[in-house]
Amino acid sequence: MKLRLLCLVVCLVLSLPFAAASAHGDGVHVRVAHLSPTAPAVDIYVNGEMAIGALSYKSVTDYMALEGFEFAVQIVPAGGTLADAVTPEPIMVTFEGAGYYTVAAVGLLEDGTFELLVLPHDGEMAHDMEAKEEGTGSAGSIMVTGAYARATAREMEMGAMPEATAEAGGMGGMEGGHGMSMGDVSAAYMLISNTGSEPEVLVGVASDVSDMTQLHQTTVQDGMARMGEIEELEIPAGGSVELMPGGYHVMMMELKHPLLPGEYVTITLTFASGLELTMTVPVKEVVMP
Ligand SMILES: [Cu+2]
Repeated sequence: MKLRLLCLVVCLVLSLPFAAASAHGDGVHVRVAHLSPTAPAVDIYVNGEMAIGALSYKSVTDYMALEGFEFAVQIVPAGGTLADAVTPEPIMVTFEGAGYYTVAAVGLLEDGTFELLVLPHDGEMAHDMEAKEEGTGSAGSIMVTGAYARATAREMEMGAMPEATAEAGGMGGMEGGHGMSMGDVSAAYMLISNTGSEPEVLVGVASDVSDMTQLHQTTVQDGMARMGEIEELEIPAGGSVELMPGGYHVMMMELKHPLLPGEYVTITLTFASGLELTMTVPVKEVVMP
């Protein structure tokens, strides 16, 4: 997954060394979004020079072309000097390759939830195939990146069994599972971000390959991984929630057929606000760390 997550005590982000921006050139294209409600307007310095002035909450810049892949970023309350930067050292931000990125500052400085998210391949700008490959999608203020579904156990035999997590079904010492064989269930994971100023509550999940689909949470108690259905999952305003192995996941049960690496499935998320997001998600073989 190309997603880079930098947990920082700061407020905003970057850009510059603009290559006199050819609109469709290669290289890194970045837009910056200030989504941290209590952070002040900020000036952003890149490689020691001011790149963006007075970016305020809820503001998003246009895409800017950058030269290079690694940048030293300093964030200064608007009108200040580098001596006022919110971190003593520049923040190094690295892009893994050419493409379109949205850099979003989310969370709050006060309670330590502030994070800097580098989200590759924004849905509206990315080439269709790239978006498909990345498992991205957006609707309203919801943006999903890095979505993928787990290939079913049948494709994971060959010594992969000890690596299976509870979501793979009946493995890893799980108690109280679904009572299904491993080929019947799979899980999907993704990062869900909310760029809006109101929370969004995920209340429904569905897929085109499973007759029963639920939102699940895996927890570990006394060394045993257990999972159960949860009714809803709040994506905070200006925040994000990651669905990942061992945590929240979209549980796909009663699979219509085994999921093979390289295939795609369609997953739909429904929010309490009425927002609905349908996206194409690649199937990947999941190797646990
Ligand atoms: Cu589950």
